[in-house]
Amino acid sequence: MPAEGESVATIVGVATGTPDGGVAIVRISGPQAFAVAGRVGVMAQADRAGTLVPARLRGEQLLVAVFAAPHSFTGDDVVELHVHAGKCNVADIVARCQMAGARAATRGEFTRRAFDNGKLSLDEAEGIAAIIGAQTDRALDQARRLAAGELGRGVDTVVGAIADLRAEIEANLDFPEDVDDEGKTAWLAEIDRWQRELAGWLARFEAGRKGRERPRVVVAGPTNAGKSSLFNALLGNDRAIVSATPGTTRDFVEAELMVEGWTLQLVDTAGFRDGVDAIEGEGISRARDQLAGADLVVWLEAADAEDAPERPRDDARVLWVESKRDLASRRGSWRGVSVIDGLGVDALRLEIRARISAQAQDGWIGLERHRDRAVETSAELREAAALIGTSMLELVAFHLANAELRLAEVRGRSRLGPVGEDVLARIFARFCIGK
Ligand SMILES: Nc1nc2c(ncn2[C@@H]2O[C@H](COP(=O)(O)OP(=O)(O)OP(=O)(O)O)[C@@H](O)[C@H]2O)c(=O)[nH]1
Ligand SMILES: [Mg+2]
Repeated sequence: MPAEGESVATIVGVATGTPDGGVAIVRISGPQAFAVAGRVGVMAQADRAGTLVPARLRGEQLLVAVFAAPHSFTGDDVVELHVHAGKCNVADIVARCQMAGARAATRGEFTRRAFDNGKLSLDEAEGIAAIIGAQTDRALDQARRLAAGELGRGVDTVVGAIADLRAEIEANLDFPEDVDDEGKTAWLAEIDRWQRELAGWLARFEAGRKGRERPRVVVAGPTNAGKSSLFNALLGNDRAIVSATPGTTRDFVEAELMVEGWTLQLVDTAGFRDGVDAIEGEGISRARDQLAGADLVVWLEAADAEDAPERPRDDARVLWVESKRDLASRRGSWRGVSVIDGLGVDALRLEIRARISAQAQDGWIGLERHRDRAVETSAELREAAALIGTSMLELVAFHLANAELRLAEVRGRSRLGPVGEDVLARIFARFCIGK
């Protein structure tokens, strides 16, 4: 934020994300926003905050939205020009705004203003970036929760509790010998409580990270089990080659599978068997890699075949399925399917979705940066706890203060002020221009 007296630039940028829409929004933000709009010929009335008013700009009809500071996204005076989309038209209007005194906004600069003006915390800004970048429904859900401050509220609670504890300990600094064992035990219990809270977040980080990616569901099993047939049946089209010759699938085949609003990546792999040539061997090795990276494995064996010599470890990631149930039934406890009469295919699709969504619910919405701060906070708390038994209460308070500062960085601001410019610059540079 510029120092007092220093002038804040008025910036202009295209706020709409898709170039193929019918309307584009040119956003002007800063102390001169109304003046700039006036100079390009659009009357912006400060008393019409938040309302859309019809206007004209060199004959073109447009709508103008006016937000007077601090009641705008950025916290500055903001004028939004809703104009006909079209590269040349939009570029021309932006250029006019620049000639009228606005400067072109840099990446994420509008959101950065919002942060500087205290309209948003850093984690909420990261949530907005994540909403824009979300490629799956689950990623979008997490991003929305982040942008709405869910993580931030949890962080505030812990930061506040650590601050209170530190204040209490600092009040005893002059007379450490007055602190009895009972008092120390209570302090330890308090630290332990927040340690466990942080540990809970961290334990669910990986599930959250995976949840933001498109889940990979890998169909695997011995050759000729009917994997490619099942893959096609789940998709509803003949994407993969099916044949009675064992070893048909070599390269793995991927396709998008939509189930009830969820998009999954379905993968068909080469069947496992011994004594194969180099090419099939390579296919099998790739199938193993796919198994290792799977969020869910559909392990398939045919009802008319012996048990596979090698199977994945039985855990929550594996769904055991027997194919060719129209011919026989050998493994009664497994889910059965047949692609000949379609038996069990719809139910399997729903089961896949249920398993994947159950995994996703365990996820923590925190991003890598938030995880790192939580890890550092936890380390500081550990130091503080280890020192409570000693008479060095200053050191305990010191580590608690560090813990507080580390965790507050998630929000982008601690009691000492905003986090470092390098951190802020890195985060806002990830936004697109106009955001
Ligand atoms: N009766 C019956 N035959 C099936 C069924 N599913 C697959 N098959 C047949 O089993 C043979 C092998 O099917 P694929 O889908 O190619 O088997 P795969 O597991 O992909 O085989 P590889 O790619 O060689 O490992 C084909 O002749 C299919 O028609 C089923 O549900 N019932
Ligand atoms: Mg196959």
